[in-house]
Amino acid sequence: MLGALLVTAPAAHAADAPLRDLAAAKGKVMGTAVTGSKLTGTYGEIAAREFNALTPGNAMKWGSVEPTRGSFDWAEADRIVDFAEANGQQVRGHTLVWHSQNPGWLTNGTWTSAQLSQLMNDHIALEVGRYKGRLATWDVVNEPFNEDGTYRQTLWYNGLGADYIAQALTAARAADPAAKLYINDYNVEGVNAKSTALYNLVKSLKERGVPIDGVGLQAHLIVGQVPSTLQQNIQRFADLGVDVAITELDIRMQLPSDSAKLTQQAADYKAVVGACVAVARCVGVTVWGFTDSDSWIPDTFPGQGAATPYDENYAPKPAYEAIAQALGGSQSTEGCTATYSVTSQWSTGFTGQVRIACSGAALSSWKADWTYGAGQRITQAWNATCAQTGTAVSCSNASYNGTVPDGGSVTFGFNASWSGSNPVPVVTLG
Ligand code: 9MR
Repeated sequence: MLGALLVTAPAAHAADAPLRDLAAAKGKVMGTAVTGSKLTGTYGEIAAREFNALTPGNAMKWGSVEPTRGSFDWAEADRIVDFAEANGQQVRGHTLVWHSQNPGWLTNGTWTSAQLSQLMNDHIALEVGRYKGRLATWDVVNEPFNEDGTYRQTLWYNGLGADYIAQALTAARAADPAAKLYINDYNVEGVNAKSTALYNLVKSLKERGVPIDGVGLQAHLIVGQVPSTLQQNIQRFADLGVDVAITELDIRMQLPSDSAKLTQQAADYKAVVGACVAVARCVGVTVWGFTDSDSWIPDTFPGQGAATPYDENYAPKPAYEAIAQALGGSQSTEGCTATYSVTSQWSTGFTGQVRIACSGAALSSWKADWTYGAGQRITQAWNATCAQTGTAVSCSNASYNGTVPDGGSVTFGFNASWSGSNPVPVVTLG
């Protein structure tokens, strides 16, 4: 190490706009699933401030709205719709025709095809009609496929055949012609047998003139396992002439969480939101609960959790920052520093390095910029991509070292020429 040529960059502090503003600037929706009874206090404040769309997590399901045949409970659903309207948010209705969370009287009944058909049509007419003109979108049919791409054997499929899907969409269109009508499923994020079955269904519905406006990719994902074909899959649906939405995003991990897992999770959130941002017909992303205190994961997958962008105490996690970045926000680098040093120097050249270290913070990508004051010129860099224009140098992470975990560091190096003097520049992290 040559001399004490160390400079620590001042931490940039970027107070980003709320996610909903960043999303709106990109023409996208950033939504969250909510529980109606929780929409007060901090939960309500964050839901209103950060999101421009709400999905009732359970409140609009058949079992919630008609627990006893002919007797209805719209209280929670109404509360969510009223809250959304008061806060300038869209509502995504969820969900009309599903195999799960149906009322006992429906699932335990014995119905002829004609009766089932009538029940389904009446339910759609009633619920969609109730909110006509107020909901942007409906998940009309939920989870119609098995993993191998065959139709799931449900009350609806078994009673009405595969055309229950077309029938449901047609009934929904009649009840609210302005609402966007979706089919929604999970494990259809990448190109696979299930998503290809969904693709073929949407293609044939379009060809038949059945009203279908969009495809919902739920995206209940596992840390480190974002499908590599996600964007390609979104694009192939878009190319059919339908919208695509990421409807139920969460990214779970084995508990306890630690900074390495949370950093990977941030990169995963960024990849998913980034894939949607990259495709014009991807209308936006909804997270399935914004706080770990309101997530279905721990109940369903014992030992797993920490799947949402905020922890149980409403502190934003690295995933929050990653979503903001994917929506075009600038990354806060508070808690991370860049240290520039000259490691060896000879008559015409020198070798330098920049070490980026984080403490109490983490980065999911980075850029280190500086200005040379004495004519130095970078000739070669490693573990970063560096470009120099005039005196301005800008280095960004390589594909493999974008994440700097809390308590960790990344170092990149470079060779440069100099003459006269070689003063140390101030590095700005972004
Ligand atoms: O988040 C919902 C949870 O509170 C319910 O207990 C669960 C019952 O199946 O449904 C959850 O939401 C599901 C959504 O409606 C459809 N896709 C899968 C979601 C997670 O199970």
